[in-house]
Amino acid sequence: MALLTPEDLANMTNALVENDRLITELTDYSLDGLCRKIYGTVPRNEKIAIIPVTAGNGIIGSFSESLLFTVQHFGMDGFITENTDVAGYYEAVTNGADIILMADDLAYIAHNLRNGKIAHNQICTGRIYAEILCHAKDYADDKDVLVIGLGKVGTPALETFLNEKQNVYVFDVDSKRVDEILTDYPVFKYDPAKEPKSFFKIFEATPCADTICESALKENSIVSTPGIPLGISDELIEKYKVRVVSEPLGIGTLSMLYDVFD
Ligand code: NAI
Ligand code: PYL
Ligand code: MG
Repeated sequence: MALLTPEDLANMTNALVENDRLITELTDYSLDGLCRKIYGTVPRNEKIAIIPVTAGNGIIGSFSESLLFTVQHFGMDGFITENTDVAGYYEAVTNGADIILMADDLAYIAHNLRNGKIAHNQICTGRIYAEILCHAKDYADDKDVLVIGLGKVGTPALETFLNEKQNVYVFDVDSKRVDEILTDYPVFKYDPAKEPKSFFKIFEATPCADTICESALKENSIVSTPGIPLGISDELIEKYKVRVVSEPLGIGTLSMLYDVFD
């Protein structure tokens, strides 16, 4: 999995606040209001422990602090354990944690110790970024959506779009992956060379820049993308007045928490 860097997280607090405002403008739901709606859950003063994990490539600078900012920004009770790994887990539980947040290089999870619910960052990230597009009030009647990147985040997003009765067009540089998806899901292959098509709603989840081509854009398109780096150039954003929902960690984290709330 592509790992975050401290540089990716440097502007995370501003990005979370700015994207919450944009999400509210686009959908008439605040980010946590949208999470409440899609999951049907609410926070009930759960104590949330964030456990730094040294496995693999180790601790990422400001990763735990970014999670704590997210938890506290949305009015929840959180703490980062002083210990890491297993000692941190023991510290979390003996200090009354209701929910655990922790990540190694393969999985970032939220685990509710009270109701047993567990959430995975890639699934919850794909879901929330897709739901933002599904709730875009300006394009409620336009069911076409383009999904670029059919991996561990893009596939849950695609499933979300289908559940929300969208017409899903898919693209990935891995043609075998595209064929798998076309076999498994009722979606359309996006092939701009053969059949150019532009979209008001574009989802992107790839580890590459500039994956969104000009021919896919309309004036005032919305791009909802967890992908890092950003998949659309500043030039195209300006030329087509594109609204971009993009943030490195907090949006996906809030989605995970609402997935494990009661
Ligand atoms: P993945 O590796 O499972 O999937 C990425 C997919 O993108 C692959 O199918 C790959 O073939 C495709 N791809 C690569 N380059 C492409 C290109 N130029 N054009 C079209 N498709 C291309 O990765 P995963 O786990 O789905 O993550 C995707 C991105 O989302 C990564 O950058 C990751 O860091 C980021 N991410 C961001 C989060 C956030 O909260 N902002 C949360 C989780 C992941
Ligand atoms: C959850 C992020 C989103 C994109 N890539 C994922 C990533 O970077 N995962 C690794 C997270 C490791 C955290 C480290 C720590 O600081 O506790 N083990
Ligand atoms: Mg995010």
